[in-house]
Amino acid sequence: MGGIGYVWSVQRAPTGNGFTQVAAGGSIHSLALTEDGTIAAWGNDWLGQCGEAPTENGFTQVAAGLIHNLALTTDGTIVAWGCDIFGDCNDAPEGTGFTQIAAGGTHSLALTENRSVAAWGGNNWFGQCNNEPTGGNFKQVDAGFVHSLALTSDGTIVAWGSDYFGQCSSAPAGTGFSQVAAGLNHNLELICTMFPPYASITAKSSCDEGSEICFDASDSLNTCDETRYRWKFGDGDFGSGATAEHMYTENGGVYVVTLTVTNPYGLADSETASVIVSNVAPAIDSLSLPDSASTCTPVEAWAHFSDPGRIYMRPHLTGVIR
Ligand SMILES: [Ca+2]
Repeated sequence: MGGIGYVWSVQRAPTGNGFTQVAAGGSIHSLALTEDGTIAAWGNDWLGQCGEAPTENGFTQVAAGLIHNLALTTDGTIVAWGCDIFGDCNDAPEGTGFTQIAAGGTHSLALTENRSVAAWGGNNWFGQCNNEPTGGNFKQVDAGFVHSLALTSDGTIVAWGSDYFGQCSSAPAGTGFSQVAAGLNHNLELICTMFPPYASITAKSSCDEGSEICFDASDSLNTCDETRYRWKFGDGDFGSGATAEHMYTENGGVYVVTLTVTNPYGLADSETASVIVSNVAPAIDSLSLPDSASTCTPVEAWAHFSDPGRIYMRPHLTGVIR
């Protein structure tokens, strides 16, 4: 949200580090969230948009509107403060389980636990509150000055409210968008279908047979939503996840590991790495021999071996003492 307003009283921006989120409001005020979930508010405070900020910790998200603000607690409860002329604050839905908040001109949006859109505050004849889409397949919302945006799970943009500047009817069609941002009278969308992921493997290049080796894909890049990791270890086994552990159980060898990183829009990238696996010699765990034997008479002995790789041994021995 962006805009201007009168400067009534001004507090300076906080110093230090450890902030996890910032939000710029529309009346020369700003919010920030610290690591422990404490809210810092500074700038214009003529309607309490700074001075009335809650002082507890444990908040997980903040949103700054024109002259009101929202915050989300760890259990998904919405807290609102600042101007309440249009019910910006007092009409905020009660209950828990909300997953995302967005503050606009005089209205606000939230995503519920079941991924539907909740809207409250000023309608201003444009319906930015009471024309919200129904259903439960949304993954993000954002509120402009007098218009609203929502993104469905397949990346389709839904826009409602004022269309005076085409901020709704000009929204691009199609799927594959990963994020929407509503400004005063314009929008931005991030087009995921144009940005494929980048796969990167970090791992040791050698290991012993029978010992775990860790493969790490955290240097891979994906700007678009969820990242899927698929590992092919080169010995017929597969894995998943940003990190994967694997044990090679043959008696040594050279294996080509393939990592494939995929985003939800079907774009993928792969990288390969070679791993040299050393053969570890077998060890005799126990040997069973007869207590006594006569010369020139066959005796039997049993041996138990262990080897971290596949074992090729004949533990049953026969022989003659001479
Ligand atoms: Ca071996």
